[in-house]
Amino acid sequence: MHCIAHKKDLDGLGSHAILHRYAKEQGIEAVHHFSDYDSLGETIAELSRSLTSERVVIADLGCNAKLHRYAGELRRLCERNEVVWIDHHDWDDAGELVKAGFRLVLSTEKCAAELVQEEFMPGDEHSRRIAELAHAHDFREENELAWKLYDVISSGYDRMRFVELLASGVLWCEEFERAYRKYQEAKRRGYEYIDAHTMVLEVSGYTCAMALSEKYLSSTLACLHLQRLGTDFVVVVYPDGKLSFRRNSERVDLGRIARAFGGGGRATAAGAKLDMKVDEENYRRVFLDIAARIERVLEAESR
Ligand SMILES: [Mn+2]
Repeated sequence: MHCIAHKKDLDGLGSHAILHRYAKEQGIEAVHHFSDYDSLGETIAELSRSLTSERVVIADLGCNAKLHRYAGELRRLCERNEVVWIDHHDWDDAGELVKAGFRLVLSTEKCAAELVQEEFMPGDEHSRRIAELAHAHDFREENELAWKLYDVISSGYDRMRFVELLASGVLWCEEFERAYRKYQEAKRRGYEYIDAHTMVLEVSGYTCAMALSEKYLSSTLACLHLQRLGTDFVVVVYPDGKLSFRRNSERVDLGRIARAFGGGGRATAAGAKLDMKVDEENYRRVFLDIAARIERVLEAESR
């Protein structure tokens, strides 16, 4: 069976781990594809060329606007294989793609790992534990172990090894502890860097904190750090031009803003990518450009 799930958070890797555990129990081989919104279309295209009569599970990845380019490949993959798509994101942009021929398990109340667990490992206590931790992280709840595991993932720990260890019944071990400890120092430096590269701006009557982040700090951590300033919303900008939007105020629809930048997401969390590099030299100017573009979106909306 082929598992395609998100590559950099506990929900994605937790989904992989539960599927890995399922495959082991069934005595079948699991091939893992660690994907994200940027690469999902490519992964689908590649598998549509090589797979027949396989089981394919896609988890923790929404069907977004970008995938329309791969509609033919998705249809071919579904025609030749049994495809189940398990997700909890926004499917508003999916349009005709939902008719590609996969079985869809969708709920916004639960995280993907919970849905995967209910679907594949309903009676397994360890899978339920993994799903519970993924839920705590995805819904930003307090849970020490969940956030520590997320730090292990963010530290650059080998994904396949992480999935195998989790699948084998481990939730914490010496190796995780070492990766976690090492990452605390990196995180501290990452936060310091953000603090030194933050601008608070007023955009159409909203307050917005923007910061340049080093690439090793995940957008979840960078945004959470910036959100502590209490502005209506925040934008984290990465050196490769990647933008992450999060909000403190429910009045701002971030999905709409992100779409104006060619990206997507939900009202509460969204992302996009600028077609340029951002560095120490140009970041202030880039921030002002971003603010001006957001202003145009918000003003068009209020008109
Ligand atoms: Mn998720």
